[in-house]
Amino acid sequence: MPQRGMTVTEHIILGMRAHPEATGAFAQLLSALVTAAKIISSEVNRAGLTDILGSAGVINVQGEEVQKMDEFAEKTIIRHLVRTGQVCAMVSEETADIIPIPDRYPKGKYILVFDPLDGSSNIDVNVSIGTIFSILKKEGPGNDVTIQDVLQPGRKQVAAGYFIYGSSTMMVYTTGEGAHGFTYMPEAGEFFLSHPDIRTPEEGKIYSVNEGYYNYWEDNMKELVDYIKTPEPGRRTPSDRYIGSLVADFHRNLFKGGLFMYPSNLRDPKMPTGKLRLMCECNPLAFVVEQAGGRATDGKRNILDIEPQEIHQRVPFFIGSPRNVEIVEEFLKD
Ligand code: AHM
Ligand code: MG
Repeated sequence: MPQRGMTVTEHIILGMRAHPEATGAFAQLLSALVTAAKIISSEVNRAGLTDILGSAGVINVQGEEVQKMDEFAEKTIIRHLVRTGQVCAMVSEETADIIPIPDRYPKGKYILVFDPLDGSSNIDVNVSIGTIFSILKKEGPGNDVTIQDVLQPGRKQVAAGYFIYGSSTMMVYTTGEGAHGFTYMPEAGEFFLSHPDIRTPEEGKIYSVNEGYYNYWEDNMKELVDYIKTPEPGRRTPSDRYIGSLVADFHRNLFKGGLFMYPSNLRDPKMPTGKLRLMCECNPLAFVVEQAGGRATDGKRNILDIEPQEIHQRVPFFIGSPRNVEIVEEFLKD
């Protein structure tokens, strides 16, 4: 039984014991990810003190400015993961193509898909940011990876989660046996189980959306948000909470209950299908929320059932408490 206060390493080992066929490969991969996150966390906490702040002056594959901390986080994760010999490829939000494993390292059966530093445009203003990860298993024989090996629906993730660098650093992850939260104690250099078996509320009063785009939305999206905001007898007055950092908005709503939305912005040519990326951002959070009793949809399909067409595909994203997501589906079904 997982016990509050146990370290994340103990938790991973406990999970392994429940699966006698486990070789330890997955545990090794996850530990490397935890190590990378500790380094990123310490760097994020010192960001204001070093000249690492600010833009690296490069535009990434999505046409956005890459921050220096994004690069640092990406490199740190790649460096620690390739060494394990347990991954056969990686996909990062900041890199256009599949990241191959250099020949000098052995290759394993896992594929790591990640957003190194989500919400990074908020670094300069001390807002919580995070690292999002999704772990897939290569299905075909051999260790050479093609794009088809990577384009798996979220339902096939073997694990997923995120690290949030906030007032404390936390890790929330799932392997399909509940969602569990760990809080980092820098003095001990360890994550301790603080939130075992997270359950998201059935319904919440928080809604999180960038309403600045209201005039770009489809009519049914406008009607949905108007409905959420309209006071009705018997319904709780809603609270609008939007940080603009997905991990932070998601994390708050996971515990307090509610709904996060990033819809398609039909009239904005830059993001007609929304901004968030299916594989790096939406799938991992959808897996976590489902394990916590919540749901995620693009308005018509369960996020976890979408067959990705490209690694950086963007989708409309609605995620949160099950009752709140049902309302989204009622409005957006046509
Ligand atoms: P990023 O991964 O480049 O940081 O972009 C994703 C971020 C999310 O964290 C957040 O939900 C969203 O962008 C905010 O976008 P907007 O400013 O359009 O509301
Ligand atoms: Mg992101």
